Amino acid sequence: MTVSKSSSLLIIGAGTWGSSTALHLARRGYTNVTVLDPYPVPSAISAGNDVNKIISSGQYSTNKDEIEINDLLARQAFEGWNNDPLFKPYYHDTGLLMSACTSAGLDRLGVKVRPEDDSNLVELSKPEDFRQLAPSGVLRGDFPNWRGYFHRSGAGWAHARNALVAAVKEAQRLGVKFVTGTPQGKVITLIFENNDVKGAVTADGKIWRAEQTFMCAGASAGQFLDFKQQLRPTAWTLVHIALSPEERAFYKNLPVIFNIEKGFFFEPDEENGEIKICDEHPGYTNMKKSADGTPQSIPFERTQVPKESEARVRALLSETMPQLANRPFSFARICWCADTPNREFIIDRHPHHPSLILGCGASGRGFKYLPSIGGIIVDALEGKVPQKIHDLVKWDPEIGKNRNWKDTLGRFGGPNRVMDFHDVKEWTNIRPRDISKL
Ligand code: FAD
Ligand code: FSA
Repeated sequence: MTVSKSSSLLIIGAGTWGSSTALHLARRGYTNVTVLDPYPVPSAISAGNDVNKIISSGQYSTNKDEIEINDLLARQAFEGWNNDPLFKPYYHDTGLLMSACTSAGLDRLGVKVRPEDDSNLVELSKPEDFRQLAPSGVLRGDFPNWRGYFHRSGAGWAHARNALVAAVKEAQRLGVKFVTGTPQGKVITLIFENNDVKGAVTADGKIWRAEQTFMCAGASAGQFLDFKQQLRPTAWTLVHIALSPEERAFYKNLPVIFNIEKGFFFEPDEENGEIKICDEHPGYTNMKKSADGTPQSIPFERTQVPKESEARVRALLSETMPQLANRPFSFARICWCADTPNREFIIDRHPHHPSLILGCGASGRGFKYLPSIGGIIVDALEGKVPQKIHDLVKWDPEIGKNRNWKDTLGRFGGPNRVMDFHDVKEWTNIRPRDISKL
């Protein structure tokens, strides 16, 4: 496969991984790169279009080789958050609490924090230990049965949307062309030709022929290609609570507080003074039968959350910051990601469509790699992904065989099972906000 710096390259999706890919291509000197997306950046349906995301080196595996590779990927990401002038302004090293309440949750937590090899961790076991994480006194709850580990530094949050937009602006400055909005940026099909992919067609009928095409459409990727059950679009839920200008100072500098059985929250964002809260659970699918009878989860947009999710958020608040537990929400949305069967990524040249590069399967943990993941995706283009990384992130239909669509993938919270939106009876009714406009 000969690729030159002037080859025509097409990226489908200007979300987290598509933007990172565009940036890395431009930084490596590729001069003919176009990105398509049905929304202006930041896309209203990008999982990365959010006020904040956790940045940590959390582990999901117990296998030594997989841990080593994931540590390497995390180090590459932190190199960007700590040292790349483009991303540094958006990272806040506030510290991160990882906690749980049940013995099953605590076992899982052990995997996620690996206390035995981290001297930066403080073990917390009493309600007072948790309350002291906020010297201003806003963590007033009883923290019933909470136990956990506080990472003092080397973990925190990033202003996700602003970092994403910064990456896109820099890619544009370096010459990448973004075609966004519907119909002109909305891909309706890939161009399949001679067992290969030769670009894409957009909803306005335009044919975008390309020598190499990158699939970075996140939870929507399965609409364009048969992923052999390697992707399961799964949604999570987030809400905001608006604080008064006087209150904001008290919540500022809160570390990220994460209970893997209940949910997590951050300090308020500086622009709007809102606190974002996510209730934790194994996710929601939207299962339908596809034409050939195989089950498929199909993403859809909604700027509301199920009422049961609201109840979980309020329960989390009543244990941690009870003074906020009854506040109205100022924003809510569901947010889609694509889970692989092992939560490892899919970054590979497609074995049967040699001009298609896959950069997907972010598995509900892929924002933190914004500064670096595009580098691996471009390595896949250039055929130089290190073997050990390749073995972990390769296209592998074997792992999708007989997929258990209800697998929680080690997640807890809510009913401790994967839910489906068909069973949701009641939703919140909060004024929607257009998050595709900055
Ligand atoms: P996206 O960012 O969703 O990008 C996909 C893009 O494809 C979008 O821009 C979309 O508009 C575009 N697209 C869709 N259809 C088309 C089409 N027809 N044509 C062209 N383009 C199209 N990760 C963390 O690291 N830390 C966290 O704290 C964290 N919290 C999360 C909280 C929630 C509620 C959720 C849902 C996810 C969270 N994640 C977190 C995961 C992280 O956000 C995702 O893994 C990551 O953003 C996925 O990036 P992506 O580029 O694959 O997908
Ligand atoms: O440390 C992290 O990568 C947190 S990802 C946040 C989250 O909401 C998960 O807790 C959830 O299980 C899902 O993966 C979506 O992202």
